Amino acid sequence: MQTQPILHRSIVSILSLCLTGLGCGGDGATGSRADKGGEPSKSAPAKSAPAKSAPAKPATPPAAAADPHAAHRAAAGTAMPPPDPAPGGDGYDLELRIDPAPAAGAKSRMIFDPRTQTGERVPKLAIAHEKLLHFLFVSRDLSFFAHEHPEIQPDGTLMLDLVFPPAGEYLAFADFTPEGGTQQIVRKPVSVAGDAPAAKPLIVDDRTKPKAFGAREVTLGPKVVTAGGGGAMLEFAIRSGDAPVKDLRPYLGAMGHCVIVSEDTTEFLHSHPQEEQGPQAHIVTFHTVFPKAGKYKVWGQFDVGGEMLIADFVLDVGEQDQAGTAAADPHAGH
Ligand SMILES: [Cu+2]
Repeated sequence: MQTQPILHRSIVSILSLCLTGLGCGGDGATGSRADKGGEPSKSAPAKSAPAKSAPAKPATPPAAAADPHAAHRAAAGTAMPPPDPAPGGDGYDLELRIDPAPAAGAKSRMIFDPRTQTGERVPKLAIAHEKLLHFLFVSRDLSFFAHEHPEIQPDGTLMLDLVFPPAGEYLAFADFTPEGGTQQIVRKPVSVAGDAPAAKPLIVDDRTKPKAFGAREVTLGPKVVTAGGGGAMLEFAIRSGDAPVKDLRPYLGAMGHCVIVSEDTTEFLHSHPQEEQGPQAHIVTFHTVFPKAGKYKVWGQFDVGGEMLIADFVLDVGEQDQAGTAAADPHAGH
C-alpha cells in the first residue's frame, strides 16, 4: 500500500461576491490544507519534509502588500484586521447564498455552489472523509466553531439550514474536492446581523497541564511548535479523569479531525491523523505544517464512545529557526 504523505495546499481565488447582508464582498481568500494519509515519522522523516513543507505561496506573507482594506480597518480601530491575500491557486470558487440574511439565533438556508475557474458549477464533487463538502464556520475572533455537512441537491448545489450564532463577523470555509482534482478551500466572510458582543481575546493556552472539556481532559503537545520546516506533530492525548480513554472511534473516516485557523483567519489547515495510532489508543497525532509564526486556534474533533469531543487550544507558533532544525524534526518536542 502506498503510504506517501500528501500535502494539499491550495490558495483559491475568490471572485468578489456580496453575500446577503454583507457590506463588503471583496474579501480575498486563501486556503491551505495539510492533509496526510501516510506515516512520515517512521518512513521518511527527512526526505519527505520538502514535499510537506513546500509552501505554495511566496515566502513573504501576502497580507501586508495585498490588503486593500487595511486602511479603513485601521481607521475603524478594528481589533483583528483580517488581511486579504492576493488570489491565486487553482482558481475554484464558491457562491454562497444565504436566505434570509443571517441573523443571530435565526435559521437561514445556506446554498453552497462550487464553481470552476471559468465560473461554471463544478460538475461533480469527490467524496472526502465521507462527505462532498465540509463547511467550517468560525467567528473572526475564533471563539466560535462549527463543522457541518450540507446535503447535495439534484442541481449540484449543496444545502444546509443553519441557526446562526451571535451577531458579528464570521468566516465560512468550504472544503471540497472537484472530481479528478485536488482539495479546495474557499473562504467567505459572513456577517450575522444584530448587536455583536465584544470580540474575545485570543489567549494562548498553558499546555503544560491538561485542559478540561466536559468529562474529558486533553493535553496537546509538543510544548514547542515552530512554523515551516518539516512541520509539527500535534499530539492530542485524551483522558477521562486519570484514565486514558479506551473508546475513541473513527469519525468521518478518520480517528480525528484537526482544523487550524491563524489569528488573522487567512490560514486554514485541515489535517487528519495517521491511520495507525499504535498501542496508545487515546493519543491522536496530526502532522501539520504551519505556514508562518503567530497565534493559531486549533480544534481537534473526536468521537469518544459516541460523543463528540471538540478540544480547542490556542497555540503560539514560533519562527522557524535559521537552520530549520527545530521544525525539521517532528519529534523534537518529545
Ligand atoms: Cu467535515
